[in-house]
Amino acid sequence: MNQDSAPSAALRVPAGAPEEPGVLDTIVAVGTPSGEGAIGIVRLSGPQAIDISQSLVGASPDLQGLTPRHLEPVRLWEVDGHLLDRALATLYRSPRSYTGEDVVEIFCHGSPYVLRRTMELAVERGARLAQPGEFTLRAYLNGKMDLTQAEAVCRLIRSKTRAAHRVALGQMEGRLSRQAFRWKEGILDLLARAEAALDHAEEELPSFSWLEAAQRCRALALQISGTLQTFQKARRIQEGLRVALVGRPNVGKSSLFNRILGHERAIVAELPGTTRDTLEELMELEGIGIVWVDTAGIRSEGFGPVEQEGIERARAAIRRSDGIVWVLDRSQPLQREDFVVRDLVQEACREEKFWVCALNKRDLPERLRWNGFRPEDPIAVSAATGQGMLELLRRVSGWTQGSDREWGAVFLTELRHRQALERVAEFLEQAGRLFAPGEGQGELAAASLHSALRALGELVGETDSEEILGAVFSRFCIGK
Ligand SMILES: Nc1nc2c(ncn2[C@@H]2O[C@H](COP(=O)(O)OP(=O)(O)OP(=O)(O)O)[C@@H](O)[C@H]2O)c(=O)[nH]1
Ligand SMILES: [Mg+2]
Repeated sequence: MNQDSAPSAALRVPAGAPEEPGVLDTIVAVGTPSGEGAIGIVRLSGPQAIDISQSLVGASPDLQGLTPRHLEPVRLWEVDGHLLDRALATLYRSPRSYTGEDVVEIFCHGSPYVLRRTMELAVERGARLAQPGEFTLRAYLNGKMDLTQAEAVCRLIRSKTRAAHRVALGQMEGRLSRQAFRWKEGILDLLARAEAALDHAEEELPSFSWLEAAQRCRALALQISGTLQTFQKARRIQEGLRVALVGRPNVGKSSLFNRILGHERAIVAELPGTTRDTLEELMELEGIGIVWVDTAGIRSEGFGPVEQEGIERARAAIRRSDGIVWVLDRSQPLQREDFVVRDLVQEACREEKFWVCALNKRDLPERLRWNGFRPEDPIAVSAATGQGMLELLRRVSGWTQGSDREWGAVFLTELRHRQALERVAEFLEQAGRLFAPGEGQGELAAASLHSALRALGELVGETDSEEILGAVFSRFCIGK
């Protein structure tokens, strides 16, 4: 809605919305992916959503008279009276809609032209193109969801695997919000009792003990620290675990990579040093996303600058990976370079990294000699015939496997969550130290609890910081 032409006094201000002019606009966007499709949905939200839609469909049907949440056949008309499309429309009345405002969804044929024209016509009649995430921003401002739930909507849309979906859905259903609420209750209760004790310092309230208060602060801080640990795991679940295939040149890393993915993604050649750049591809394995990384063969001499760069990238890929498949050629005796790789893998795997050794080319006669060194439980495979591949994948998935139950726990999916909760935990620990008997710092401890509550409020979005909201909603796609 254009502010100049709108008598704003006549418009309904959504409950809880800041009194910025922009929030009174009626916004429009295509809610389906760009390109051709069977259906394309144009969404309007705001005080003029129904009136603007009426002007698109002509006099009939009378949209104001429609039953909300029912599909109604409509025709969309061009300015010159030509038919643009036959479509279906649904209207949702405030506050019973996604955004909490009046919303109209028009289901057109999924033609890029029809969708563009419908949007243009809506804009000509007073709508404004929506910003990324603006529908969800309005839902948040209208109290339909808190900030962690709004973030989860974005994660859900992006989820590519069962685990990522489970985590996002749980958060959208309010799992983290409910946990935050319980922490808040705990802190509030403690604060109320501490403040009562401070107000009646002379009377020695029997129900309150400073020692117990200190212990409860620490217990809460400990619980929050436990939840803080979930951030890394959530990252792995959402982005996929990185598993790098590493080894000396020509052992068959790219061949294994292709065999795992089921298509010829990487170039394979007899020439050592074929792979230069690292290649990555996401694949779902037992519900978890795995980003397989093919790397350049590692050798110690006799290579040019491009291969050198490839080797550097391979080393970086090893450092960044969560797991490693170390590939050896079973049809050849061990070579000096295999030991170079072994040292790299062993060094990298000191930090909680998973690794497995794959002995490739098992279709050829075995000529591998261990020379006193033998990795644990190697798996003989053949990229050429596919033998042993299932076992290799089983080994990797056995390590990555989480269960549906595990994914149903509370996770911190955003860096923002972690930062807010780190502060909550710090303030609680501070309060715990100050509450300790003999400290006589009850007032300061109570102040720390107030700070903890504020940080917790930020987590669920009890904030009017434009910086935080901007950062959260700019990551959305347009139309959501
Ligand atoms: N017989 C047989 N040959 C294989 C197998 N796996 C790979 N090869 C062959 O080994 C050669 C090297 O394979 P690549 O997959 O390019 O090896 P790489 O480890 O990626 O090599 P670089 O990229 O140079 O580090 C090619 O000629 C492949 O056809 C296998 O399981 N059996
Ligand atoms: Mg290769």
